[in-house]
Amino acid sequence: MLTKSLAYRRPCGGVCHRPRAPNRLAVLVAAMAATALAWGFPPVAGAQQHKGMSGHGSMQHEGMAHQPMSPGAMKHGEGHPPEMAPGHMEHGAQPHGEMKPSGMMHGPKEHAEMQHGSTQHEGMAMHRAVVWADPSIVLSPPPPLMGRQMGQVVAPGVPPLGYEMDGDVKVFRIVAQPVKIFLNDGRPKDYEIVKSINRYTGAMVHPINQPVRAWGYNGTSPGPTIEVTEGDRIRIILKNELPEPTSIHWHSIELPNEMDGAAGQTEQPTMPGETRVYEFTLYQSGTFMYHTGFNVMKQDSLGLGGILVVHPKKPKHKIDKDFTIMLQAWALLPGNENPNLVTMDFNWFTFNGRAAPDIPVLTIKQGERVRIRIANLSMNSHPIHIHGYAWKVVGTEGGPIPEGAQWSGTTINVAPGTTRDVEFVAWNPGVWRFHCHKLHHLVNAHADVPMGVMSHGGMFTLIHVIPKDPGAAWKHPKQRR
Ligand SMILES: [Cu+2]
Repeated sequence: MLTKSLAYRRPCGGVCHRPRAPNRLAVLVAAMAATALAWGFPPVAGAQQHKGMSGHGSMQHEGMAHQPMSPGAMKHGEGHPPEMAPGHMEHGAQPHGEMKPSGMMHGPKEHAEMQHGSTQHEGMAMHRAVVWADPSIVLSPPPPLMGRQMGQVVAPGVPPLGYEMDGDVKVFRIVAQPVKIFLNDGRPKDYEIVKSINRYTGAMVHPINQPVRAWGYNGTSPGPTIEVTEGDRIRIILKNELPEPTSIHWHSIELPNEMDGAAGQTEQPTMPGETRVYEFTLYQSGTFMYHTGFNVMKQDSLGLGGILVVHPKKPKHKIDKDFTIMLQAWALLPGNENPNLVTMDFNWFTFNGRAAPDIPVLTIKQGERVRIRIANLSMNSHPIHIHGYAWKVVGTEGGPIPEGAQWSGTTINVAPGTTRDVEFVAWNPGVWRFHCHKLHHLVNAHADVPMGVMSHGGMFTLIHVIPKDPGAAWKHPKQRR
């Protein structure tokens, strides 16, 4: 309680220490000492130095908050050189002086246009997200999403995150911001593929346009997909433009304790307007997540998470289509855009921030080897089911599963906080359902869709396997002739 309340009150609130023993008195004394330092004493060189960088963590941060800018500090308007060192950075010497004028010039609506107009960024997901916030907080346009990137995975509806190189380090920029997302756009979906292949030719209708006042990264929730290779050293520059402190936890990554993003235990929370730099080397491969590490129940539920894919240095085999799906759940009272954060009665269920019928179809060519990486940031498990195929479960959030231990299935239960990778060869052409098998999770707002073919909502989409020869007779791989 002590550390939490201090952390909220002031950016330098004395939670920088990591108590070694769970001794309350020691914690209190250390907290008081750190608080005293923060209020008047010069910063002490941090115990942790990172590869010759200018210092790290709370001590550096405390110094900046109350004293002239030190070399590692950065003003808001100075741009973001890739050489920024790990640790906290202050927004500017007088953040509010800087914010007020433009805050008065542009209301939230103008901000949205400014940031999401054609000149700023035409990123994949921008058309559906607008920024909302307290008008006193000026939000930056998200950093470029379409820069240098690997581009091997496909995250339907979610943009990839571009990076720059600083020597051997891949530098990513993440801005935590309030975002308005739309789970459905309220228009009927006339799936062309259904017309050409299936017997049913009607539109899939969901009459509700469901906006959500969420929190996201770089204008979207889930945040952009980060894609790197095993052995890479990465630097992530987090800027907090939320109205409360935050941090990023690197979910399932084996890294130094001070990079874990467990704000309150391993680092100071990053205050509104501040920047925090994470840097570590990836020794694993697989499907991981990044999500908030502060006030987690609220911030995760508001959407602060994304997928981190680490490709192996030497892949065992080529994957032709490599999809990522983030599972989230929202509790939205009728007519309400603000998620109810204190209930387990979720009624909207999304793949990559969208509910059916607005979840993009996964398109595959017959014969391609497919991997689907499913990550669960919600509070319930989701048994994700496929029609027409049995897949192999090839990976978890712990990394690849050895071949002899992989198991077959058509439904994979993805528990909260886990990821599951499934693989199959797309021998079976057609339009196949891909959905959560908890039936409540198939409908939006618990029922307001008519009965009938494909009249689903929630966690539901289609896998379209384009036939090599549309005239060919159906044949099972085991079939002799
Ligand atoms: Cu489910």
